[in-house]
Amino acid sequence: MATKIMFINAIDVADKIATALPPLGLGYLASSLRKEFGPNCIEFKIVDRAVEQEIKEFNPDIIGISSVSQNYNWAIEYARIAKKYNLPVIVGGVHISALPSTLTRDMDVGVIGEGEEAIVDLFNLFTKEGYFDKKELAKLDGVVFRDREDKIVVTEKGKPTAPLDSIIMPARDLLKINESTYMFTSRGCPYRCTFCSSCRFWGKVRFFSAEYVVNEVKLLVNKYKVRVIAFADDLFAANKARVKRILELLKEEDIIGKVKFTCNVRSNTATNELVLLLKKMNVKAIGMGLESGAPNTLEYLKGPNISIKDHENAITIFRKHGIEPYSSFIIGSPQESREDILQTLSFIKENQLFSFDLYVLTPFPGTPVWDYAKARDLVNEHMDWDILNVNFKSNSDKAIILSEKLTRAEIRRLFSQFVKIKRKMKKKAKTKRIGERPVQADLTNMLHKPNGYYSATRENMLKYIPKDVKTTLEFGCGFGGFSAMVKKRLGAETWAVEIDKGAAQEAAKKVDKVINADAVESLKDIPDNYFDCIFFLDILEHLVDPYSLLCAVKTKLTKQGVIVASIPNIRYYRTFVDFVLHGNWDYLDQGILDKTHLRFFTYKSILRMFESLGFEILSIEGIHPTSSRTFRVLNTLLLNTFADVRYIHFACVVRPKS
Ligand code: B12
Ligand code: SF4
Repeated sequence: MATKIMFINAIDVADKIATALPPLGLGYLASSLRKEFGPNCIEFKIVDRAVEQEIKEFNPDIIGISSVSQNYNWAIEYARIAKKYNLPVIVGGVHISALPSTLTRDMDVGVIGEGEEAIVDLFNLFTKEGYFDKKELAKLDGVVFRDREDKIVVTEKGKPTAPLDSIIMPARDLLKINESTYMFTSRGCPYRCTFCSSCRFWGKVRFFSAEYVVNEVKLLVNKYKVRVIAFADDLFAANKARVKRILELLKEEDIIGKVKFTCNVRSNTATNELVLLLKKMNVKAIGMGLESGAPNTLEYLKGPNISIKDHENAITIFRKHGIEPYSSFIIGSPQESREDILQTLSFIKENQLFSFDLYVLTPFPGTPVWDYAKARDLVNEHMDWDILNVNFKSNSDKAIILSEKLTRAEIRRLFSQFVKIKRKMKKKAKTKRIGERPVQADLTNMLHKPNGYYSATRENMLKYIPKDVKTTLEFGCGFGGFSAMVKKRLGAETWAVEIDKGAAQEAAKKVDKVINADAVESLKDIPDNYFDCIFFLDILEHLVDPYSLLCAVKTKLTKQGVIVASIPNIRYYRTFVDFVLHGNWDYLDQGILDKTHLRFFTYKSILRMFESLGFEILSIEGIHPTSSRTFRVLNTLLLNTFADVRYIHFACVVRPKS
């Protein structure tokens, strides 16, 4: 019978980004175990919530917990729950690696550093004895446990795995992989910024070979239909020759253009040559930890070999080549003055970053900043780990203030000045983008698109397409699922327009003709008087000017040709209640308040739009009604005057008036 391992990712499940990205570290552990013991010897389950319930249902033999410092309270709690069921507990990740002494009595063993080899050793040990024999544990490298006298024992740190290609790609079949995801092409960083725990965790810098990297990209694109890949390495471009080779292989494998990339770069390494390579790879955005616009603070945080000039040059070069530069900044270093912080603010205002994140200096275990805080009794090994939460907005009362020059209140006030600038930048970037590329969603939004966003087939819209259509045209076809269905079920010749190159290539496998361009550009390549039906399925709301496009496509229709559209309803019950009763207008990754919507429609405004453009409305009906009983009761009491509020979308069929 297979042994059952349950891995627990100790994260804040309310954090959208943390849950949108799969825990690759645990995926690497699973693939390492599979390589050693075969595919069927172990049954895995990876969870991040409802832990007790999951334990009862899965009935595991071993528990493994992964945690960063700010989530360590959860790791402690999960270990306690596991011990209620007498389960052996292994803990790993950056926190226990930096502070092995925080191993609790509910945790049998902690793994220090990389886990691929350690988990195999521990599994072997456990299956041999049925428990973790302390004498045997003492023989392993890089583990922490309590001996019989309850004393913490830390064994010698193991050597970092080398070459990295010997590591098997993470077991993504156990994880949820979205169309935007991340992967690693290296481990470690050659620099030693004072606040950074990552470079200290990984030790020596090591690279996966270009061949390994491109194979993983290929797997993500072909098997998991991934569209955006973030290289989450600390410094993806640390080895230029390898970047060149990756580019060559991506070209050979015909992957360029099918997937967008983002990566991290240190500003002093951003040369024209490197940026051109990244651009050719289809890198659309880059992250830089610029950290400060004040020379003294910059030197304290990142050392002497980087300057504000490097930052400015890097931003200019990336902008010049059309790659969006993002950055993070840190305020609140011990000797940083109010003027220094304002200098960073001016730096942000004067340079053309696309966006930035701001943090208040946090002492991560294992870093010089931790040692500084410890020497001042601001942290210790028994502290409440929630305090290390780096989200200053929600943690400003508890966050550790390391500044010797500014009070908590002053830092709070300065922080809010950055927040205002960030909001303005966001607004500006959006307006500019609207002018530049009308229908393209921005990369940061794409990074959070849920699975299936580009591959939805919308079968429920098929009934609105006239049965006798011979030629159809779809705007914004994504992967082409709907047009492919029309072709299969109604036998029509299908054309489609899709702005995204990768999606267009995928659609071209199923649709007769796909034009890879934005809607307006595509018109010149589309024949007049040719289509019996043109459809816009949840597309018009993404356009700056849906009116002109609707007018322009009239000439593309045959005499009896119709337009079929599905359009989200901004007055939909849940959106309406949230807005009117709770005052919320929160943009989301999908749905009616999708961040990439530029226009909002109601039943009446849809009618007005088509009528004012000279269309005859053949039918309009609500689809996707709410199932809320409260709504039904209210609407009945209000004599059905809120009928339109019931629907998420309206499906319309219209035809130009003769
Ligand atoms: C990708 C990433 C993210 C992703 C996480 C995606 C995900 N679902 O896992 C996102 C963007 C969500 C994220 C958010 C945050 N991150 Co982050 N993140 C990283 C990054 C760049 C890589 C992490 C990673 O996947 N590594 C690759 C895998 C292979 O490594 P690993 O997970 O550590 O696992 C290995 C070992 O640790 C060990 N191991 C891990 N778990 C276990 C369990 C067992 C049982 C065993 C045996 C072994 C084991 O074996 C694994 C294989 O070798 C690191 C920096 C870095 N380069 O490592 C920072 C890093 C981990 N993040 C950090 C921080 C601070 C955060 C945030 C708190 C910051 C924020 N801005 O909000 C949040 C918290 C999120 C959370 N986990 O709750 C810090 C942590 C510092 C600390 N001491 O706590 C790091 C180290 C960066 C830094 N500033 O130095 N992060
Ligand atoms: S460059 Fe980035 S990864 Fe490297 S030490 Fe500095 S902060 Fe850490």
